[in-house]
Amino acid sequence: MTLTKTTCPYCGVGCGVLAGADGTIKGDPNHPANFGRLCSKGSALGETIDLDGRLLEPKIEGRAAEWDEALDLVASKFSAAIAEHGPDSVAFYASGQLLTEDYYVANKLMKGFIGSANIDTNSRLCMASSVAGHKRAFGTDTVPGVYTDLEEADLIVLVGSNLAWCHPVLYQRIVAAKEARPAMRVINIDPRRTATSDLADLHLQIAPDGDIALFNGLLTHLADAGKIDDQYTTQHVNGMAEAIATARQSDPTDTGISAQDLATFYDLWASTEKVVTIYSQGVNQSETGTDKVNAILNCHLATGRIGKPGMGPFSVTGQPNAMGGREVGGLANMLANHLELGNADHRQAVQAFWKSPAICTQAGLKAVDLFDACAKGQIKALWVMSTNPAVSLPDADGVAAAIANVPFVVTSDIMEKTDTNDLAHVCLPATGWGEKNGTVTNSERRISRQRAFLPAPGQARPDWQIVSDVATRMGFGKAFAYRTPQDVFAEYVALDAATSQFPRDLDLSIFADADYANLIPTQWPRNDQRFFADGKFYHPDGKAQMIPVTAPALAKPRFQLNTGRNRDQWHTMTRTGKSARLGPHLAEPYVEIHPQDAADLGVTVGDLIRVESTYGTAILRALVTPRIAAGQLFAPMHWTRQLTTSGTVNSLTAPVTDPVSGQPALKSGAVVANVYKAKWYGFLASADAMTPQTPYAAIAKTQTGWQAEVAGRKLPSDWVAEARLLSGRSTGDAALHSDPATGLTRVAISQDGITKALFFAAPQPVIMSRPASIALIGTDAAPLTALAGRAPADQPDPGATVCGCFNVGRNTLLNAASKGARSVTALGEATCAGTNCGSCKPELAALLAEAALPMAAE
Ligand SMILES: Nc1nc2c(c(=O)[nH]1)N[C@H]1C(S)=C(S)[C@@H](COP(=O)(O)OP(=O)(O)OC[C@H]3O[C@@H](n4cnc5c(=O)[nH]c(N)nc54)[C@H](O)[C@@H]3O)O[C@H]1N2
Ligand SMILES: Nc1nc2c(c(=O)[nH]1)N[C@H]1C(S)=C(S)[C@@H](COP(=O)(O)OP(=O)(O)OC[C@H]3O[C@@H](n4cnc5c(=O)[nH]c(N)nc54)[C@H](O)[C@@H]3O)O[C@H]1N2
Ligand code: SF4
Ligand SMILES: [Mo]
Repeated sequence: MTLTKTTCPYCGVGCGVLAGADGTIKGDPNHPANFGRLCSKGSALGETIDLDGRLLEPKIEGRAAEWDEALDLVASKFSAAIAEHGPDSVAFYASGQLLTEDYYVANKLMKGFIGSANIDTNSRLCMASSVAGHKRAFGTDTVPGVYTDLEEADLIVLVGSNLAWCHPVLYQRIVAAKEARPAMRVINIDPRRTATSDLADLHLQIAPDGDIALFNGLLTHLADAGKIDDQYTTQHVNGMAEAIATARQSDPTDTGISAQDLATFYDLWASTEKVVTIYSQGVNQSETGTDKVNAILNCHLATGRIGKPGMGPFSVTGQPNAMGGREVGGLANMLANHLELGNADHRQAVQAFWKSPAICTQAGLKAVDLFDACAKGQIKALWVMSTNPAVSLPDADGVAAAIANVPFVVTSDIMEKTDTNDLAHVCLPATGWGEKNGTVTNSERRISRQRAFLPAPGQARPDWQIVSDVATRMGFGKAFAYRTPQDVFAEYVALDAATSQFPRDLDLSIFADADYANLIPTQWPRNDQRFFADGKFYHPDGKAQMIPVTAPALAKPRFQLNTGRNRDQWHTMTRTGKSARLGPHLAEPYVEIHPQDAADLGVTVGDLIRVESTYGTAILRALVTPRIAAGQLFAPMHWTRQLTTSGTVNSLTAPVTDPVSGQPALKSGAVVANVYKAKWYGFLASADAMTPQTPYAAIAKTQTGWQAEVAGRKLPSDWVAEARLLSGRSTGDAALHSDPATGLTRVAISQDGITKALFFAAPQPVIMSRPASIALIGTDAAPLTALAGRAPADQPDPGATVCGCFNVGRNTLLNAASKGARSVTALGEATCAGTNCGSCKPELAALLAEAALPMAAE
């Protein structure tokens, strides 16, 4: 089997992958991002490349169509809207999951040929505050850090980053570095305790949005402790006195962090030269996100701890090509290639290079405003590419209604059924990971190739080609006559050369003669170059700018909703949701709640909670845990209307944005929470796919088919009929068993002696082993065995999945621990758990700690 060198399509770590058409997936030992490591999601890539659920032909109003018909329709609708209502009446909403080539072409069509800047992307929900903070401080959007800084640092501060789950390979690099150099210190700043906190020497459980007060306090401490680098700041930094004076007005005790912990943090930061501050969505996704970024950058600038080995601020990017999108200028307030939309010389140079009939002259609509304009009827034609805004934007129900209000909506996606596709007039099938060619840039500015190792399925086409095909039909054929992604990349590099008279950080000259086919992962401007080492920044006077930032007054609603990610799922689950290995780690939409709050609400283990806001409602499974602070809730963003009836968390979030960056505050919003008492609760394992339909329902892929967690408000009169309805199985033999003592009802449906569906329902949440029932689907187990809901004696029940890579369950691990495997390493040797990506290691450690205690109820 020949393996193709490519790059993982998930997070911004940008790991090198060796992939084969038979689904073989290995970490690329030579890729400088991961040196052979992969996380659970990367390792499971082979399970997500099948064609199940793929969109394989263009669809118009749900019916299959030829490309020509679909492309003609898209081009004519966009052209007509522009002719009638002007260029600003149309919009693109793109994604950091597009390849650089796709992104470049989409940006060029909108800004240079349609002549509007109405192209924004999901990076607005992700990196916009970092971009804005960088620009204010450095004069450019530059990420100065490189990954080896993490290994060289003596102190790593993680702010609003759950690196263990969201950038697992970087996390593993830190774990390895800390093992090699135990003196290295890690501090984690997060309102909840996460898997990342488990590595930290100190976890600062900060009040939501307390970050500015915290870093202003640090700046004040640095000034008072004589830790300002006077020589560096005099030569290279403006605005310090004002920034410090403003910082002094903040009260760090507003952070909710104890005086002792504050002192430890401040002293350690002040006394450690080599400090890297990693930050992510706990910083960016806030009403004060840009100010938070600058509060962090201020401390690094004041101490000159930037751009040198082992030190600096480090905004780790979320999506595989978040950086590439920023480079090509794919946001509504950027031009192209780090050129300024507001600069007439820049605009003219780009227009001359593109030989384009138009060039946008003012910033376009940012994501939240863009969908607001859709709601108001201002957008007549919308094209959504490689993103799922009906799920991922705040006020997702409002956004879905806004999309439905647009007269003509096009999507390009790889999957057929998504919440956004359900609202589109035309769906265009794109080639996905493994089928397409192009480049991506990771968090450390390293450009790597994605390479195809599979044929394009059905009628699917690469995104750059789809956009070019439409551009051609809109009359711009000459400027979009690309034959290959290499043509696009070459033009992108040439635009950089053609505009080199405008000094800026982006410099692609190293790629001028690149061998695209064999391109090795390379950083711009050069490998291992750290920006700002020489104290040169990109404001007109060459200096950096410290920004005075004021801590906001903190809201104190009864409940504040925090949102984010799970270890084994990717965003709206269109791909990771296909992997049975990734499903079981956390198989339903849940909400973390503090034990005291749970007690106040009368919530016990397994209960459902109804969360409400001004914008909507969600029903989520209670996960009672002291990891979350009292008064706060945390729910993952992943579940959609395809997989749940009421688990879409952005139904709750508010479209409130940071005034500088336009990034929505997805991490904190006032909500009301109450226990949701259903009349009955159920669990269903089935051989076939199901549709969520009860008031609470969450479906997930399993090793033997599908599972559903359900709950209803009306007792069914006939449980067999209910089981048939939920499983979609109207035929086959049904066996029913009801236990009046416990109220537990069990139904088994079999076909020709093979178990096809197992259903368990009870007046209270059903406590039973899910894996055991799932394992019985597709077997010829006697109905009575199947109905027992327990694994047969010869097949021990593995318990809930802990290690996603090797599918090792909790019971298997506890069993190994009882037989003497008492360390994470020993557990790994006994069961393989944790030996691939290692992101379950914190859970293994927790399980070992817990194994010494009496076992919990489940
Ligand atoms: N498994 C997995 N990995 C992913 C993704 C995925 O979907 N799944 N998505 C990728 C993408 S696009 C992104 S952007 C990244 C995101 O990566 P992260 O930003 O690390 O992930 P999140 O879970 O969104 O949020 C991080 C933490 O911010 C904390 N937080 C909330 N409010 C505050 C606050 O006010 N202050 C501070 N200091 N912290 C706060 C939350 O409690 C949470 O633990 O992950 C990438 N990697
Ligand atoms: N509450 C809350 N909401 C959030 C966040 C949060 O922390 N909390 N985080 C935000 C952040 S940081 C992000 S990045 C967004 C992510 O949110 P989205 O971008 O909406 O989520 P994805 O599921 O990644 O959507 C990608 C879509 O592209 C499709 N796709 C995959 N590959 C290709 C391809 O090659 N071509 C095309 N055309 N399509 C493809 C997938 O099937 C999927 O439908 O969510 C944001 N929303
Ligand atoms: S850390 Fe995991 S998800 Fe991120 S690029 Fe590497 S393998 Fe992919
Ligand atoms: Mo993101």
